[in-house]
Amino acid sequence: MTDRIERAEVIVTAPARNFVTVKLTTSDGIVGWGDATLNGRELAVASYLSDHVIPTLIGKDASRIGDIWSYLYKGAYWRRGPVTMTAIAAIDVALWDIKGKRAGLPVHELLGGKARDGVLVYAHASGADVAEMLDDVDRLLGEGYRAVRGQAALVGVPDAYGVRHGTGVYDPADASLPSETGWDTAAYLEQAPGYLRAIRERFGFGFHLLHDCHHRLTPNEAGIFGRSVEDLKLFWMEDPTPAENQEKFRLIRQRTTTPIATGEVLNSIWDVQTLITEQLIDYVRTSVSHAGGITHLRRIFDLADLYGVRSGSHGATDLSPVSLSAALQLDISIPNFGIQEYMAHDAVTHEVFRPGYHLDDGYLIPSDAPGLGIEVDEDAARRFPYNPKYLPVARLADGTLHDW
Ligand code: EZ4
Ligand code: CO
Repeated sequence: MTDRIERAEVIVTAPARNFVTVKLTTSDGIVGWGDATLNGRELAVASYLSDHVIPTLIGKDASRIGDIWSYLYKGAYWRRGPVTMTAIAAIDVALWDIKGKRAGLPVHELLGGKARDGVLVYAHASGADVAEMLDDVDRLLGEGYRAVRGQAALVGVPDAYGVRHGTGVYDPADASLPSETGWDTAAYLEQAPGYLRAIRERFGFGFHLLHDCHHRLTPNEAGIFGRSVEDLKLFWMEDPTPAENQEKFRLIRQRTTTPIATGEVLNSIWDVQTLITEQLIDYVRTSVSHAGGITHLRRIFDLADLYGVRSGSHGATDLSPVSLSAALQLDISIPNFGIQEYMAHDAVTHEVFRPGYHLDDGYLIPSDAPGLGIEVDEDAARRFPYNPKYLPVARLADGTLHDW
């Protein structure tokens, strides 16, 4: 008998931070979960799902994942974009969860099985000054991480990207209206290579060192930055320049051999087509929850594999444990896996989301339970009402709004 989508619900909850979660229930009573969180724009996706997607899904055959994907993508007429692709992703991931539970297999078995034993992850080190950042690197290496991202505050630049406030989990979406932060590219180019160098000088080269430029540079500035850190052998420099115009990366490639990663704000294969086919990047960082789910991200990674580009999925705390569970299923099974970003979620987040993955010696090990291997406590979710939070903006000293 065909298993049909009988119920579809959107759960908005804020255990430590906001998350939008999709719950699909089939006529056989199988439940599938998907992450629909779009940081700072949560309710747009919740409405897209509740008002425009869910009414069209009820009664559809839950096993036909590819057909439902096409129905939601082609059938909307309006294509791509973060809201649409996050909504489609949540449905797609929930359907994979259902397919796995029906088969009694973890999703990675449906994707061809494990291509590796564990998923290499990188953690975030940051500091209000260089000494504090070095202590953070020390702590993470002590916890067994094999790859660490280094970001430190910039002297003279208020609240530059990437630095944790206090001791909690880093979360840039920190205010009920966007906070105003500063930016100064000259100060960055002066100071950032120096603090990354301090990491290598103290801890050596026995681990991977990453850095996020967070869209702040022009292509030429990115070339200057990349060249100035070549001897530090970064695993990658992330988002050196905004990527709406993919051709901008050609200049960076000509200027430096420092590997390049980009894609966390991109959401379709078309957004990374030139970057991949012209080999302008080394790692594609689109995520399972912002780029159309397992079905679409797998196509992106397959295209990337043809051109020697590896995966490096976004995994900040705004990607929920549902999203991370799905990412790990893909990471463990693809041939061209690179690395997975991992910022451990707040303990409060785990009161609602109970994932089956665990960290072992710098690797995340996905759950072997059927489906994605995640449980969601809906009673707990109700205890944490939505709490509007925005990402900051960045301005130059003269007030010009800069890329954040
Ligand atoms: O700014 O996830 O690599 N990670 C990042 C994150 C992003 C946030 C945006 O929602 O760049 O800190
Ligand atoms: Co980033």
